[in-house]
Parts: sequence; structure tokens; C-alpha cells
Amino acid sequence: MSAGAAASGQLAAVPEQFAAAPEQLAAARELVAAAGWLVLFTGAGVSAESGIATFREAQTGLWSRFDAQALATEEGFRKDPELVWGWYAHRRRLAQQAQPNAAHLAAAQYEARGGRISVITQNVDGLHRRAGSGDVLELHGSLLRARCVDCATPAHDGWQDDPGARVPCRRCGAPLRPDVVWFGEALSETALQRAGQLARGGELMLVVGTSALVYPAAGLPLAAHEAGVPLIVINPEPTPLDALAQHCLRARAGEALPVLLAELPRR
Ligand code: BV8
Ligand code: ZN
Repeated sequence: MSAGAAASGQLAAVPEQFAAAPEQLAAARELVAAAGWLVLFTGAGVSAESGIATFREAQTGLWSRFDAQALATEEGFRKDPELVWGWYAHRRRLAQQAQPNAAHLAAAQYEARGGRISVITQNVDGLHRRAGSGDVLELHGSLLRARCVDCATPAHDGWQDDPGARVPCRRCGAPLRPDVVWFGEALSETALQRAGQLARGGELMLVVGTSALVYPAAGLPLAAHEAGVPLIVINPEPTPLDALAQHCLRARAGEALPVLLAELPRR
């Protein structure tokens, strides 16, 4: 604990790495403490401390010779269903073996203590829900679900044991696909509308662990900002949203969120 933080006394249990900017963290905490309705917008960085590679790092090992953006498309799937199915099965197993980290848990515990926090996530790993968050909008779908590539019928139980897209849709016989939004595919209109309402309706948006490059999701913090909702960006690296943020914490999600969400709004 830095002397400054200890002296101020307010930032109890502030991890040492925040010593560099205690006043910034204190100001960010004030903003959070004054907000009656938080919106948490997350990307792959919020799952990094659970050991899940961020989207761009996902091409490690066996998958390093493939381009995620080519695999994460309907065209890629139709060209080689077994390959794309295998990549998603690999990522699904990693997600199922991973544990929610301090960032996911801080959001879930804030909600459990009665705090109003709506999560909008780009992640497909299901970790916010597994941490216990109830108000979660999975903009890009989930690795933990599958549907028919043609008639969109949800997959029946047992599909997860399918090693390679060989289990046909029980309704029309076409192959199953992961229930995620691929590049070039539209997001669900209702999900996008709901996300827009949250972005503009919340009192403060925490933008955590996202490079903010993928649209239309990355347009949500912009919509919040345009509606006068302050942004707090939490990311060890710079992002295109930094210039719009009220506060920009160069920190990991698992460090910053437990500190920011330690207390409920004082009113
Ligand atoms: C669509 C599911 C049109 C699949 C994903 C303008 C407008 C609209 C569309 C476009 C547009 N310009 C271009 C497009 C096309 C495209 C797009 O945005 N391309 C980008 C690359 C430019 N968008 C689309 O195709 C979208 N669809 O537009 O359809 C349409 C409309 C009508 C009718 C038909 C078609 C669909 C996009 C959704 C794609 N699916 N995921 C799967 O996962 O396999 S996107 C996927 O990549 C993720 O879900 C996520 O959204 C994105 C990765 O972004 P991040 O989550 O931010 O992760 P990233 O690795 O980039 O960054 C991690 C960050 O964490 C870093 O900043 C790092 O510093 C930080 N970090 C690391 N460790 C930590 C940390 N932070 C905190 N703590 C840590 N410990
Ligand atoms: Zn079908």
C-alpha cells in the first residue's frame, strides 16, 4: 500500500500497482459511488485473468496458423465445418475449464449486495453468468450453445460431445454451428436495442478489457458518451475510447473492478 493511499485512508486495500495514481482511483471510485445504475461493457480482456486468451491472442498453438476473423465467419464454417467446429469446441472446453476471475466476481457480488449493474459483454465464454451476474447481455452469443446452420433450431442435449460438426440438426438434418455472431453477421436487433437503452440509460459506463475495434458493439460506449453518460475505461493498454473517458485506469480488470465496486452507492 503506498504511503499516500494509506495516509488518505479512503482507499483501503488498494493494490500497490495503483500507487502511481491514487487520486485518479479515488476520483473514479467517487464517480462509481455516486452512480445508482452502472453499466459494465466488457471485452476479452476481462477474461484474460481467467486464462482465456483475448480474441486476437486466441490464435496460439494449433490455431496460430489460422486467422480468427476467417474462422469466425459463416463462409469459413461452410468451407470447412469440421475445422471451424473444432476451433469452437477447443475454445468452449477452455471456457468450461476456466474460472470466473476477480473482475467477474466483483460485478456479480456488487449485484448480489443490491447494486444495480447491467453487464453488456462481447465475450462468448459465459463467465459473467457463471460468476453469478444476472443482468447480462451477451451481444455476440455464447460458445456454450449451438444451433442449426440453416433453420437455427437450437441444438439438442449432448451436442457438445460432437467432435466435428457431424451431429445433424434434429429438424432439418443440416450441420450445427456455434450460437455466436460471426463477422459479417448482424447482431440480434433486440439485443442491440436493449444494449443501446442500457448504454444511454445507465448513469455511468465502465468499459473494461476491450480494444473497442469491433462494431457495432464498439459503438455502445460512443452512444453512452453522446447521451452524456460518463465513461471509465479500464485497460492496461490505450484504446480509441480513452480520449472520451472521464477516467482511464491503466490496470487489469481483476485489479481495478474489486476496488471500484467495493462499496455500494452511498445514497
Ligand atoms: C456486422 C463472436 C453487418 C465470435 C465476435 C462498422 C459498422 C458495422 C460493422 C463493421 C464496421 N466496420 C467493420 C465492420 C465489420 C465487423 C467489424 O467490426 N470488424 C472489425 C474487425 C473492424 N463487424 C461485424 O462483422 C459485425 N457484424 O457488422 O454485420 C451486417 C448488418 C446487417 C446484416 C448483415 C450484416 C459482427 C461482429 C461480431 C463478430 N463476433 N465474437 C467469436 O468469438 O468467435 S467479435 C470478437 O472480437 C469478440 O466478441 C469481440 O467483440 C472482438 C474482440 O474484441 P475484444 O473483446 O476487445 O478483444 P481484443 O482481443 O480485441 O482486445 C482485448 C483487450 O483487452 C485489449 O485492449 C487488451 O489491452 C485488454 N486486456 C488484456 N488483458 C487485460 C485487458 N484489459 C483488462 N484487464 C486485463 N487483464
Ligand atoms: Zn435445421
